[in-house]
Amino acid sequence: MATENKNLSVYNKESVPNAKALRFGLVVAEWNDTITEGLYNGAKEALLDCGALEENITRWNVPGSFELTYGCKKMLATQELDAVIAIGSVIRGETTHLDFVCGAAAQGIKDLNVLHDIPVIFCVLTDDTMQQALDRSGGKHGNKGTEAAIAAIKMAMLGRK
Ligand code: DLZ
Repeated sequence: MATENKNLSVYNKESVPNAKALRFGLVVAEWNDTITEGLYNGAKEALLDCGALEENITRWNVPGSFELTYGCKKMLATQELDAVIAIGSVIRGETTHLDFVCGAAAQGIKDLNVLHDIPVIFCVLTDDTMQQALDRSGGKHGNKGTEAAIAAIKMAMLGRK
């Protein structure tokens, strides 16, 4: 597997724009909250580390990853932001829910990026097991929340051009 034994979340701060003037929205799914809290913490830490101000980071919760699209849409409509990060974790069970929930979240967030001028970053883990999710939300493979934060900063700067 491509990510085996690799931490993909190490970033070079010098290559990331300063985020001091940027405003971020983080929409967090409560389903699999052990994982989504890890992703949220990773994202917030990276934003602060890159210069973002605590008061410029807004967090909203939604019940599950399926609701991320609506949460992000509402946030875009009501808040002054430069980027939004949609945070979720879908873990494969005995049914095909993973495909539907992931598909809806990915499609919905893609649609928001087409329809709105503010970038929405996809930070939804789609794993077969809880261990895989733990490994990618602050475990041995790093934290996808960190990667999402760096993407959000870069896309916010692009949006300001
Ligand atoms: C229903 C459901 C299931 C089975 N699994 C997950 C999951 O692994 N991750 C997740 O974020 N949400 C899950 N949900 C909840 C749906 O996202 C949604 O909240 C409900 O279907 C209500 O619309």
